[in-house]
Amino acid sequence: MTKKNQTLGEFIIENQSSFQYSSGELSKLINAIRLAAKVVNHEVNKAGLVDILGAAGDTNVQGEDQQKLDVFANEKFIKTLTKREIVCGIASEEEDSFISINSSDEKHQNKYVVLIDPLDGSSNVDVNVSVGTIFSIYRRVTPVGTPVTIDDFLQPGNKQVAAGYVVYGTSTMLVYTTGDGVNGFTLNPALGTFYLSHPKMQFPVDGKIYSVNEGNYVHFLQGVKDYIKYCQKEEGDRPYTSRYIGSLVSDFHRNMIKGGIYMYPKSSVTQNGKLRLLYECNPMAFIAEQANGLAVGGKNRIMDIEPKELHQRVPFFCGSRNMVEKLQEFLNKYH
Ligand code: AHM
Ligand code: MG
Repeated sequence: MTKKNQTLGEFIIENQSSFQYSSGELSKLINAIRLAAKVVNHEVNKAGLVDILGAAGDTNVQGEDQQKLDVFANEKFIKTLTKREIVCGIASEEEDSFISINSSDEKHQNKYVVLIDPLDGSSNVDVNVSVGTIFSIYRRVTPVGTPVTIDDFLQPGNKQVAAGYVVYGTSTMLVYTTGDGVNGFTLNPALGTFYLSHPKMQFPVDGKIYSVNEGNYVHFLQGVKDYIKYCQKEEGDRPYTSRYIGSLVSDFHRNMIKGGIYMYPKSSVTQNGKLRLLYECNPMAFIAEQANGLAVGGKNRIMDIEPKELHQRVPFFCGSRNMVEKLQEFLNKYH
């Protein structure tokens, strides 16, 4: 049951039993992410004070080195999840390889792995534009109690048990799914509490916004070029509006609320696009599908791709159902 004004803490407890594998472990995990998100949020909000407090690379008054925010976010999430001993492994966009976590309590044998993009779109921080954290949670496939292996991380997106993002925007929101719809929680900064503000989020079936880095237009495949021209054509409810923040979480969040499509295609210069399958595309695809949207890499569903490596990149198209299907019609003409 979703009640408006419920806190995220209350919501997690109340909905724990509806989760099919419920043992409380996943709830603890979401709670840990909630905690780390608040700490990162606090730091992101101070970013504008950089001239006063010192830039990354400087030393602060306590003699501590100032960190870049993406490094800070990476450490915060990893430390929070590691110290609480609620996961057996973590993979991060900021790390070359995965991290195996051995629990000190032998009776407590964790079964989840987390994949995370701690601060996506971090180049936007310097100019006061929204950034986000993206996370994805799987059950391990190797035996509980043994060190995790690469196989625990290289699972297709359709095996995710939960995924979500935090958007550090005009307000900070945590949006997540455990496979039973998508719910959004807004942080009240005065109290440090997330409240359920967007219950059961849904992509409108149709939309009027397209989001793509059009500066790369000349390098796109013909199907994508034709779809962009279709969006711009004066006919029916078109031309559509072009909106591109360059911060996946923010572009996705807006499109889910207003109706739209996000595209990061492959091109003649980036053979597989830019976005990472495991840290960015799969979690966003899970949220999109749970919100009645679609996420594809072309003809194929993103969540059915068998990952081959941790930092694999794939083309990514995601958003309102009718818009993604229309795009696919154009792609199918050529490829
Ligand atoms: P990052 O993980 O290095 O931050 O890159 C991912 C970001 C996305 O948030 C965003 O949608 C995309 O890169 C923008 O890329 P571009 O500047 O090429 O349009
Ligand atoms: Mg990223």
